[in-house]
Amino acid sequence: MNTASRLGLYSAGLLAIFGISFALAKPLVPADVVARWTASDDRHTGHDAPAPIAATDLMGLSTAAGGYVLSPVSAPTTIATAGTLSFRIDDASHKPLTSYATAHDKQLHLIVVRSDGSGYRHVHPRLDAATGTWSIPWTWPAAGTYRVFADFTPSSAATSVTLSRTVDVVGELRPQAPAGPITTSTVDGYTATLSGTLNAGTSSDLRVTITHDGAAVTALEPYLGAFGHLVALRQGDLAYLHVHAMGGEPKPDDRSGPTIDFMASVPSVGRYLLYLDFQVDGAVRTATFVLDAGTTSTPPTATAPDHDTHGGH
Ligand SMILES: [Cu+2]
Repeated sequence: MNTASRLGLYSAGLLAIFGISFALAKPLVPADVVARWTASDDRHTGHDAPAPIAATDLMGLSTAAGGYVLSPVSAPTTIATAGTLSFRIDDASHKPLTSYATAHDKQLHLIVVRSDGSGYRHVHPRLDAATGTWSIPWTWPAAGTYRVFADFTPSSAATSVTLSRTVDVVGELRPQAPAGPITTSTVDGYTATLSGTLNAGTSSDLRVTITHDGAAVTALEPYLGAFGHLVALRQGDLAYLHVHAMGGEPKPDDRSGPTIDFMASVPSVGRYLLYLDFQVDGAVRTATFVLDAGTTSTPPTATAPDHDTHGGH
């Protein structure tokens, strides 16, 4: 797919997201601001364009949106206890939602992460179509407050919905919030290196390169309809951001690597936690990154010429 049509698809996706977000944001955002977001059509080329992505501030931060409600989450309450995590989605008529559309190969994507960004898991629970209950075997590895995100598309809706809830797990808490940006992540001998910068209010190109023992990995396998699945969360509130993999959907036998390209949009300056699921030899692994988003005028990595004048020389 050429760049123009990729961007076209991306724009369509953004507009769909805005469709939901406007409904949520209306009471909070002045109408003229909404109009400016809607009118903005130069977000991919104009570096000084207004921040249309601000509307996604609210993604995944609510138990209810668009008439859909995430039920309380049932799960073990203590660490190292094997059990089941389960929940339900209710629709606008207060009945369990039992009919879902497939998106990225699954009817529902469950993301679970602790409040400090640790313990990330992206899994796919099983639906009991008779009751609308989703469930998956579950054990908590560490104590703390976790956010549980359900990302799904009702069969009667055109766009996905992301709802979340917090779950408390009893035990001694040892916070592990990252102290700085992290652009290299090694798991099972696979090293993922992230390049690119995040800028608030514009779409940012990100590239991940995968190596194994120093050699480029060229046998990346499709996973969830792409060669990599990237989730970005804003540190502090864990707002859930859409990240789009570049390129069309691969066929099952297609292979790729060592690079995976993404387009990410963040609504504000600050620190973001990124989680990349990728598949090699049938095994899915998760690489974790931390990036600080600046603005296009003051990139977070820039060093000011007068850097030392603040040191009291
Ligand atoms: Cu998923």
